[in-house]
Amino acid sequence: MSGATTLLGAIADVGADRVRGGYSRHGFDHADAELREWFSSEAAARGLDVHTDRNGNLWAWWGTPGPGAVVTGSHLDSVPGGGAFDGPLGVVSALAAVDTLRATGFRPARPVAVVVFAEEEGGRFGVPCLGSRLLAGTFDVDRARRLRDPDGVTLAEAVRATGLDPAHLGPDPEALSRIGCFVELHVEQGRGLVNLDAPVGLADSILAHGRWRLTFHGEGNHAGATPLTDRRDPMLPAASLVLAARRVAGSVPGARATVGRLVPNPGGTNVIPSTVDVWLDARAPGDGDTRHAVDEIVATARETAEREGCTVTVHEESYTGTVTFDSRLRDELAGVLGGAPALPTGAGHDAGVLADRVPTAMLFVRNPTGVSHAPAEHADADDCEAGVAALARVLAHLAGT
Ligand code: HGY
Ligand code: MN
Ligand code: MN
Ligand code: MN
Repeated sequence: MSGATTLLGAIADVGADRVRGGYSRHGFDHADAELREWFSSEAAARGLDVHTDRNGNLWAWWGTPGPGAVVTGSHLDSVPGGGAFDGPLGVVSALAAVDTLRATGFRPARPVAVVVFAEEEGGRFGVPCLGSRLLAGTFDVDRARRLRDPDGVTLAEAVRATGLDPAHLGPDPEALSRIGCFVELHVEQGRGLVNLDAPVGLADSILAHGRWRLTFHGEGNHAGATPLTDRRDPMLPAASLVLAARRVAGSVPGARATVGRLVPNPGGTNVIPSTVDVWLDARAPGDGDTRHAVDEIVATARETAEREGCTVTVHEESYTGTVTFDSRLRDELAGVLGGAPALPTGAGHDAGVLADRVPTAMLFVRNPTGVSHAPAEHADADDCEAGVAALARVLAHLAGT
C-alpha cells in the first residue's frame, strides 16, 4: 500500500465519520481539531517542526523556517457529506512524499514545509479558503472576525477557543515571505484525467467563482388558515432563484450555478416562512461571465419577490476571480515528471488564493468516479502512489538546489 493510502486509512480512522460522508469537518471546531492533532503527531513523528500560525494554519517544517521554502499541503476540513480525499489526499501525500525523499537519503537545500490550511471549504463560516485568504491578506480581517457560524459563534470566539488570539488574525507577510513556491496535490474533482487516461496531471486554471447569500423576507403565517391571496411567501422567490440559477448558467458557456443550501425560517411544515436564506454558488470561465450570470439570476428572484410582496437582501460572501497558474512553473514541473497533462478545474483551492502572491502549482490525482463533495469521491491506491511519487520528484527538484 502506498504511503498515501496507508495514511489515508489512518486519517479515516481519526475522521471515520468524515469518510462515511456523514459528517462534515469545519474549521476551528472540535472535530477538525482531532484531524489537526493527528497531523501534528504524524509530522512530529517525522521530526518536522510543527507550529500554528496566527490564522490557524498548521505548518510542519523540514529544516529551519526561512525564505525560499518549498511548501506543499492542502486542507483537512470538509463539506457536509463530503468524500475522504478532497483535502486529506494532499496532506497525506505531502507526508508520504517526505517519507519517500527521506528514504532515498535526500537532504533539501532549502526549507520544506507541509501546510494544512484552515477552513478551506468555508463550511462553518461561509468563506472558502479563509485560512489562506487571511494569510495572503486578501480578506478583510475585521469582517472575518465578525463572521458567524450557523450557531452564531463568531470566528473571533472560535479561534480564541483554540488558543489563538483573534486580535492577531490577518495578513502574515512574514509567513508569506518564507514561501518560495507552493505545490498543492489534490484529488481531481472531475473526469479530466480519466478521459486522458493519466494518473497525474497539473492544473492550468480555476474558474472564477463566488458565493452569495440571499435573504427573502415575507410574512410568517399559518399554512392552513391563510388564503393564497393573503400571502407574502418568501419561498416562492427563493424557488425562482433555484430555477433561474440553472436556466441562466445554462445560457453562459462553461458557467455553473448551484443552490446547495436553502433555509426557511422558522422551518415548520405547517408554517409559511417569514424569511428564507438561500446560498448561491456561481462559477464561470471569466469574471464578467460570472458577475453577469449572478446579476441575471438575482434579477429574476427580485421580480418574483416583488410580485409576491416580498423583499430580498443580497450579500456577497466571497469571490475569487479566474485563476491562471504560473505556466512557466507548470511546464517546468511537467518536464520534471516526464510529461503530465495540464487541465482546468472548476473547484477552488488554497493554491488558487496563493497563486497571485507566490509561484504556485497544483498536481491532480485521477478520480475514477470524477465525483467530489460526496462519498463517491475516490482515488485508486496505485494512483495515490503515482501522486506521491510525482510530488516527491517535484519537491526534490524544487528543494534540491
Ligand atoms: O468549493 C470549492 O470549489 C472547493 O471545494 N472549496
Ligand atoms: Mn472541496
Ligand atoms: Mn479541496
Ligand atoms: Mn396550530
